[in-house]
Amino acid sequence: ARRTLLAAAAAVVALSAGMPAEAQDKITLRMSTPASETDQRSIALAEVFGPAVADFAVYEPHYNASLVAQGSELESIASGDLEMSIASAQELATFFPEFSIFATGYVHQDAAHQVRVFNDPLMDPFKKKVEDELGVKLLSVMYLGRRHVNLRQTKDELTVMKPEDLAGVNLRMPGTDAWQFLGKALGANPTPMAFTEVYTALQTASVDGQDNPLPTVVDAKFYEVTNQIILTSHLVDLNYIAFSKEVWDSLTPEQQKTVQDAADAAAEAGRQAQLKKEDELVAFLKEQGLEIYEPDLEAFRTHVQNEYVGSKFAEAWPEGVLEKINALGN
Ligand code: KDO
Repeated sequence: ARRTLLAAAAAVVALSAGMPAEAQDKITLRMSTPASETDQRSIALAEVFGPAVADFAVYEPHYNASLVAQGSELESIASGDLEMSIASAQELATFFPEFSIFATGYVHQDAAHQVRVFNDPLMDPFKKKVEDELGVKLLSVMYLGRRHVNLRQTKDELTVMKPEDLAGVNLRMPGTDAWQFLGKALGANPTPMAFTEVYTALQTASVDGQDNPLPTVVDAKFYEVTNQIILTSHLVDLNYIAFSKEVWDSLTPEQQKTVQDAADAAAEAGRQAQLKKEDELVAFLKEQGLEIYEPDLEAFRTHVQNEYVGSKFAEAWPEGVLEKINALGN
């Protein structure tokens, strides 16, 4: 009888809210990201993922780290306060150091390589550990793009051809160990900072520069407060679509398949959109007055790779995985 009463009460609430009673039964999928609403990954999730799961779930995105601070999303999913995020390998490496292999400079070669690596059996133990120990499912891999070094200084003030040229340059990197190590491996002096603070830090000169792919430089308007981009391509960057295992387990097999297919379709749409932007934006950025040039890539690659060899990061990589990743390359 109690249940009937509750059901009746719920129906009244639903009616009074002007919503069909069945809408109240849908699960809510809160997604938090530091990315903006106009980031290609955000757009793909909102336009492709959301509608695809709409029969049984309400996709509720929160942008600009407005719900959860950058770097705390996985913890929030684990504790049931969030259902989804766009997680980086660097964030995962704070829980599982072996994930730093996917966050290492000059390992992934391009977007297609990322997809081959993510779908290869080599990923299975990584995915399983995150599921078992954190309660997070990694559904699909999203493409953020090739990260380049973007500085306030003009090329006349500072021309960067080799890692040595970045000595003493105060480079903002996201705030985890794996990111800081990459900044150091590039030859710079890395400073941790949340993404949402970078524009102001560049504007007020509290940092000399930041690193991100061209679409992010444009989306976050970093080009307004910087003068040059050195095309280091030091990290072909990815994010995983992270999903609560608890929610996943509550879904029917059919719904699970819908969620999985929706995540894959969103990742693919976002990847194509981001690749197109990367191609187009060099011209746009030059029009904005930025100097964009290629450094000695071999010097950067060698320096970065040498920094990782024998590092505490490389020690955490399971045997043979780097070779497998390389074998999936071009
Ligand atoms: C950043 O903080 O520089 C970064 O690019 C790191 C990525 O892993 C990703 O989280 C991204 O920010 C945000 O989604 C904002 O675009």
